[in-house]
Amino acid sequence: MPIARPEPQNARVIAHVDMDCFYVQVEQRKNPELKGLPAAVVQYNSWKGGALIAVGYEARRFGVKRSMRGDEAKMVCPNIQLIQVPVARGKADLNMYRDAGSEVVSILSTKGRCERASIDEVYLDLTDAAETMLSETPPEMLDTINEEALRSHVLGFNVDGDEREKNVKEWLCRSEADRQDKLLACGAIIVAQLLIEVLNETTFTCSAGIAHNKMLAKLASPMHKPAQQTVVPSSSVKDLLASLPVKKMKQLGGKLGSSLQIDLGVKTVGDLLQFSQEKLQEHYGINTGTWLWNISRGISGDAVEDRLLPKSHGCGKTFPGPQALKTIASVENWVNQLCEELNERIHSDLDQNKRVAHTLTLHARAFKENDMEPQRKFPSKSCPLRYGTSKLKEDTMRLFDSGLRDFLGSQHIGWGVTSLSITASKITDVPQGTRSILKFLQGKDCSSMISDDPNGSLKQDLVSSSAVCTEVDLQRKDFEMMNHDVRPSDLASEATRSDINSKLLDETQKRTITAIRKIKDVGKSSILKFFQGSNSSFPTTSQAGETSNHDTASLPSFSEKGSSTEVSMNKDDRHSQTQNGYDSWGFNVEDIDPSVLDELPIEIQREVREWIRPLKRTNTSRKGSSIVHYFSPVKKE
Ligand code: TTP
Repeated sequence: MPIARPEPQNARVIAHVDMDCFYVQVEQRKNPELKGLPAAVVQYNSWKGGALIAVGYEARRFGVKRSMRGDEAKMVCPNIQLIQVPVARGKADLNMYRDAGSEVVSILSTKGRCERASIDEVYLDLTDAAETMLSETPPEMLDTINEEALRSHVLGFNVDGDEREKNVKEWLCRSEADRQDKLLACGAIIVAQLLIEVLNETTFTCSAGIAHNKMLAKLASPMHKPAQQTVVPSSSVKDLLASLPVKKMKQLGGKLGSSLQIDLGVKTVGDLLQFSQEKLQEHYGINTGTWLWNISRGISGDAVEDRLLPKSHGCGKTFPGPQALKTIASVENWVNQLCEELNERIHSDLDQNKRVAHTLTLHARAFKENDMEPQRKFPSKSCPLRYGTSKLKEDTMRLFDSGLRDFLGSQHIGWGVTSLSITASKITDVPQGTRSILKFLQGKDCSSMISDDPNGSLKQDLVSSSAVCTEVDLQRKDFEMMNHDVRPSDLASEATRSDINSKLLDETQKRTITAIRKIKDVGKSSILKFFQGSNSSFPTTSQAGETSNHDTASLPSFSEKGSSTEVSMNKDDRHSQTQNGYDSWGFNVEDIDPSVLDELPIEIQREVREWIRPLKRTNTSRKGSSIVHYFSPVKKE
């Protein structure tokens, strides 16, 4: 349900930038011969010429629409160039488009807070930039205003005809305008400049909406496509919303919009104005009622989030008609493909952006043969995300099994799956301590160790350390499978897993202290010497007082089995380690010689100190997870 957020007191300048016929532009840049020709990008499935997923503006002039298939498009536009979307693993590979979107985002984000809303959409908060411009070089003081800004459309300001640019210039430079409009004028000039930069650097054109909030900016950006921008002064908002069908408004496309139409007879957003706030609250609750009251007046306090990267990673595949998957083996086959892709993407996010995903969700659409209840949906299911293709596959299949059981209930009948998708969400930055270690290792020329490590075990370890946090977080919620009803039997293994994890944290903390104590025994200078001198290798303590260097492939602390997530599934392994003596272990924080910490690199010192401090108060596990992995497990020869 939408949440009502009041607008801040001071006027903001928000832009919504949407790239034009995006996939087509990316393909045209790749193959410049296609520039200026009617073109469309089609899905990999070639049935009836493939489904159109993006249509260039030249083709639109012939009446080609996204809802058409390639054959149909050829009928209305015989010269249309149909470009196959790249394919990998039997499905569309969108990486080229994602990367192209990132290029644009990196240019747009130079002027203000930037939120990447989708593969080709961005919100910008340009308030600061507009205020600076207004105080230092207001539009009326500019010698020239860029052409792009002069081509703006200003809602409520009729500027058609030959004098158009002259009139727009007048609007942008009005010295008698109120401060809000002046800020919008500055915003329009700034956005126009950004769009020119995007064009010059990427060859892509975009359209934009410039308003005082996200909602209005988003409504305005598609109004004058392609390659034009639309400004929404406050005085134009009432007219804009008066005729806007409710279903066109973000968050009113579904049930809420239908209820407004059916229950209140509301057709346009403007129709909502006739209802008092109390009346709307009576119908839809305090929050949604207030939100409806606000949006009908163009009020929306949603902030532009500081986010250049996607909120989640998803990949899916549809199986229409006869392609429906009807056996577990065929589902498993596609789950494998999807998991391979998802694994690649979350790893590249980790490598490039140091971000880790915490939740795995499976969505599916399915039908039952001879079903009496055709409306019944296949329930979506989520669980904590574990890195590695095989783990993703295992977990996704468990989610599928659980969903299928719920979907079928007690019926023993045939079924078919018409779409499958998996999403990695709840993405956060790798915890600071872990990042510092990663940075430290890279800085110490150990970076090759990360990429060369044949098992990716170091990376796995870094991920695992944050996965520990995830699992601890989840433990607080009794490790329920989020969103959805899961049978107790499904939860059993999860509960065991979290239980083991919490024990593991205690043990690994202990082992860290052991490691530090042993390092102390070895001699103070050894740590620094080791880090400075020995490239790509780590000491492991075979016996107290001795260290030995192991190459990365055999790093005990980063072995997959030693990682928390894996350990959680390998109770027996843990047990054998316990028998090797880790259990019979006690420590006293005061035993640690502080001078030993002084010998550690500064990043690690800070982390260990942070970790030890809370340890004295409470046995906090979160802080220690990363450093714990750095040292543990200490292997006995
Ligand atoms: P849109 O921004 O919806 O459309 P567009 O950029 O192609 O055209 P416009 O100028 O009207 O904004 O979608 C962005 C890209 O997302 C689009 O180029 C192709 C892809 N896409 C799909 O793959 N499937 C879909 O159903 C839609 C709507 C988009």
